Amino acid sequence: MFAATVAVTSTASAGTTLGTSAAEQGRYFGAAVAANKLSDATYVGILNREFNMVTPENEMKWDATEPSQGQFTYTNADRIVSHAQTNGMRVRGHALTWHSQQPGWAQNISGSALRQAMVNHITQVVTHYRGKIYAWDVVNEAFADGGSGGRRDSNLQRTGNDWIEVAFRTARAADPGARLCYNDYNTDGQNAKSNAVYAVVQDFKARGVPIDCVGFQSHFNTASPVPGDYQANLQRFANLGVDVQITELDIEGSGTTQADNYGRVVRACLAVSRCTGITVWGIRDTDSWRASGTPLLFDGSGNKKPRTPRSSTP
Ligand code: G2I
Repeated sequence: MFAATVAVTSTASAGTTLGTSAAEQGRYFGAAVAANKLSDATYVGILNREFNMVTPENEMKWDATEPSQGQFTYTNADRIVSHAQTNGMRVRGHALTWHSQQPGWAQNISGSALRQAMVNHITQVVTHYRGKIYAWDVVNEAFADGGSGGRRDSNLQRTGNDWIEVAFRTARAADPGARLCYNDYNTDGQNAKSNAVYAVVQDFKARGVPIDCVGFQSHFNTASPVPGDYQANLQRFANLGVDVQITELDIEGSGTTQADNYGRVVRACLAVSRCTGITVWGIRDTDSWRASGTPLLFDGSGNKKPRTPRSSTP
């Protein structure tokens, strides 16, 4: 599908995989990877052939990396990082702080104890992977859905409104070479939630709080379609001086409609010079968190779905 879109703008494109087509455009094409699937030959075959960026789907989350306070376990995340390095892929780290998938001990503390635990968690994990991560999702999903434009209520939010800023400063100190991203969903178009994220990025840039990129998860289906102003929204963030990345793309559906929607997303990214790459949230439909919606680029047997016919992408 990437190749189909590239053909619209460059008839000379020679890319034959998602990754090589993206690389020709100075971008990457990534996939969320699960450590327990690295023994599946079909899965690994597609991964190694098509992708040049990986995001551990769950293995770098707080519950996975620090199941007991102060006891860090990196075995599964390390397997993914080492697979990526061996095969010439880069890694997006996901996610240092999130209201979800916290270990039980973190859910049971609050106030300054939780704040200190968060800082220690970020420092330890980012230090462990220093020099190996292209970009970190430092803070994930910190804003409320709906029209409030406010922060999501969470134990982290209740430690003080400055928790996001502290998280970014802590990550920067631990690995000055990693790009630091804010990542969220339902921020793909212009709305109250994305406006709130926009205001924070603008404020961070004005005050010198380190932030390098904004991730747009882009989980789409009929209830949450690709927004008409998707490209414009990416562009307004890029204009603030951050990279933008499509971080968890999946689009429920099938056939030409699904292919067209993927094409729209790819074209939007290609049209924004600071859109540095696209990551799909899984490889085969059967690997997806929304498997019944068949939202990915490869079917359950590992076959690449047909690209958009040239005639439908004038
Ligand atoms: O929910 C979709 C994504 C939304 N944005 C942040 C992402 O991190 C999130 O990913 C999903 C994973 O794809 C799922 O695989 O996050 C879920 C957790 O909120 C992941 O599901 C969990 C299951 O809930 C657990 O029961 C399971 O143990 O995956 C775990 C590991 O397989």
